[in-house]
Amino acid sequence: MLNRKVIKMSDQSMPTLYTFRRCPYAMRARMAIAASGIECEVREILLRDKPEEFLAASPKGTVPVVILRDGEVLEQSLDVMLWALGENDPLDWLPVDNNLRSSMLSLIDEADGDFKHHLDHYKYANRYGADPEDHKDQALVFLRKLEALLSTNPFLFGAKACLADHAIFPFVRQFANTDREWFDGLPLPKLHVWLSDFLNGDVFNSVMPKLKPWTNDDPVLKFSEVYV
Ligand SMILES: N[C@@H](CCC(=O)N[C@@H](CS)C(=O)NCC(=O)O)C(=O)O
Repeated sequence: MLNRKVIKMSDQSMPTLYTFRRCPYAMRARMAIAASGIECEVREILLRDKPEEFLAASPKGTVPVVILRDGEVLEQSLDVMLWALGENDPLDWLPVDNNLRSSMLSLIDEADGDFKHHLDHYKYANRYGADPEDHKDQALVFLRKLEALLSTNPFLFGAKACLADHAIFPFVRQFANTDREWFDGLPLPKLHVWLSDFLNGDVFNSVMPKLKPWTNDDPVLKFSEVYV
């Protein structure tokens, strides 16, 4: 059970989150919303059968998407994290120090850029006509960087898990799951502990229940009711 408060919004409506359980971008958004305690309506979707309401809000068609109460649409997972934690950050995931915040954002950028590129070309090598071994090796450069950070602190930027850990962890999980046995044999001891702590932790597990895909005659499903 996550230790958090649910914020009561001043009006009746609440933000709407479109999500897909297995998407790592959606996972990071759900973890930040869970940490913030913001209440919102949850709509689980299928990527192969996207509801028209979702596409009307965000024609680019990727999850996560959050529609705020004033109608603003957040279409990037990092924006969802920063919005949620900007509203309420009881677990102190966002650093107050600007330099630290920039370092975190730049590591997340590397994860979303180079690392994700090599992860996709390793995991879906056939789809890209790529050499999986080559991309696996290149992805390891980033993982070694994480290992070095984790050798000085238990988490990427200190003694506590923060924005960067939660933003990056779902992609390391995806990389690890591509060939778990090989991954488990890698000499990255700190990274193994870090990953396993997240996999077994409350924050991640609270946002992983299986939900039925949303249809527009469903009653409102509240975040705090499904992700506990
Ligand atoms: N840059 C976006 C990427 C989101 C993304 O690519 N999500 C994938 C699922 S993991 C998606 O929705 N793909 C659309 C599709 O497969 O149709 C973000 O950070 O939110």
